[in-house]
Amino acid sequence: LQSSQPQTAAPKPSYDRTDWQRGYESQPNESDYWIDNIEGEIPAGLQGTFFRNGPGLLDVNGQRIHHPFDGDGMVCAIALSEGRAHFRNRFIHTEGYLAEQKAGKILHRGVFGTQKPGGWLANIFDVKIKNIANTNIIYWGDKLLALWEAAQPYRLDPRSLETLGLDTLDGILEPGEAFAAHPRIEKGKNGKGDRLVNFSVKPGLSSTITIYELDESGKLLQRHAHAIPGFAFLHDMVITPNYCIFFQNPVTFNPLLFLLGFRSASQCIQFSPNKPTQAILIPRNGTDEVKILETEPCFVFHHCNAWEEGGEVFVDSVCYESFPTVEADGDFREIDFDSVPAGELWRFKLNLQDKTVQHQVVETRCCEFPTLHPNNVGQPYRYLYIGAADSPTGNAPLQAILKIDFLTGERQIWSGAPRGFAGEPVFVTRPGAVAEDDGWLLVLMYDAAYHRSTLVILDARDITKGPLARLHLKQHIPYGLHGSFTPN
Ligand code: 3ON
Ligand code: FE
Repeated sequence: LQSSQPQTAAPKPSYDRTDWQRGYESQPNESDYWIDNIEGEIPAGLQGTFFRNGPGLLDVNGQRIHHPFDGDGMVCAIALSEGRAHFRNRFIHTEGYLAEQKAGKILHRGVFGTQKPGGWLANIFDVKIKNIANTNIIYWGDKLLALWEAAQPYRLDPRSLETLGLDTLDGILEPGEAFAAHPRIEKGKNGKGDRLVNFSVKPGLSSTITIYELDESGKLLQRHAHAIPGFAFLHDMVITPNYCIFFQNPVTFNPLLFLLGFRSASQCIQFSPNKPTQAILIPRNGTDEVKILETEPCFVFHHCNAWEEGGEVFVDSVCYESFPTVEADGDFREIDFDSVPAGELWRFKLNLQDKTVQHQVVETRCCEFPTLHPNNVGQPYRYLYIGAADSPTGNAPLQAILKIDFLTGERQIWSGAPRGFAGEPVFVTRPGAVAEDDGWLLVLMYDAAYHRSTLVILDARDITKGPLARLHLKQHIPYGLHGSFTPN
């Protein structure tokens, strides 16, 4: 592997570790208020609700959750209307959350290392999966859905965020059938409506990927399942007009220590640096043959976008040199950033005729959580927005937003360093916009200076000029995962 991952850390960190760590304190309180601490002005055309999901609890009654990906889902909703902003956050009342809050202790093992107290004997042969609904939140087909990739979605009331229960999408999902946390929305053209494309994975010695395509009302348009060789750990997917594309990371899964109660499922995943990464292309018509192409070993959680051009398929992804083993001991807050690989942006060119893949490293600055204009999903695109480290080299927490112009190669950066920490940017189109970057980026940031979170609104055309508005919350929201914006 020709390593392009810089091994040298920045000479002087752009942040203080204690600051960063405090963004991982639990937020057990649910609130509901008008945001009155606003710097700048909320743009007049920005009307709708920003929803964001993520772990709200990093402990259960003082018992530590081993990894943030194991934390119970808590949804934030910031409603923007006529220059005013209303904040609300609520926990998703999953079965596991309710039971653990009632018991005052951890009752379930987590996929990312959380164990029931009492050592391996307390955990042996417990393979139950706790649906924590913590990864994404989307409004589709008149339903607000909290997603977690290994289980069914939870439906919430979009106004009160009250949990309405597990949802089968009106019978599309069998009870217990998963619905991944990374749907892609294809914008309808020529009078056609938008489509939501999502998947589920049943991992095993051979894994099954099921594809779902839903129309705007939530009705099922397509559903097809495909067996692919080997254990699959697939967090994300990208689409083009003809394909759903997955990157099968080169990993092996040996669940013995999981079954015996010593390790969680993710701790039994081993990165195999000598195996290729496989690009799996599933034709969206559900009938043509699945194509599998091989490329460099790397680990991908998130893809940015994919498109077809001149008979080739392009995929932009955030790549890691390997899958960092989730340690069994210790505290994730004590992570040595220099010893784990940073995400970089890679562009893959897939030639379906010769079955070859070429790639190019597009950006080496540590980055994660990519997004783009919704109209360009599955299409060629010019602008990418992504969370990034403040420093151009080394692995570090996300503190900045990076905008990349693929046409000119120009980069723009806006950083919240030293005391601000960034989450995923969400792009919102300005009503009446023509240019691809004519819109806003909404980013929920953690501000260590006040131990609170702030919704930052950037003008996507020029992020370097700094936020148009900063909406300061009264409390902090732990670092989260994904979100979306629903216009009024
Ligand atoms: O046993 C199998 C293995 C496995 C890992 C099967 C399985 C389906 C149960 C499974 C489960 C996977 C799950 C539930 C994955 C969930 C992932 C998740 C909640 C989040 C992933 C986040 C990824 C990234 C890159 C986050 C980055 C965060 C930051 C930069 C910090 O702000
Ligand atoms: Fe994700």
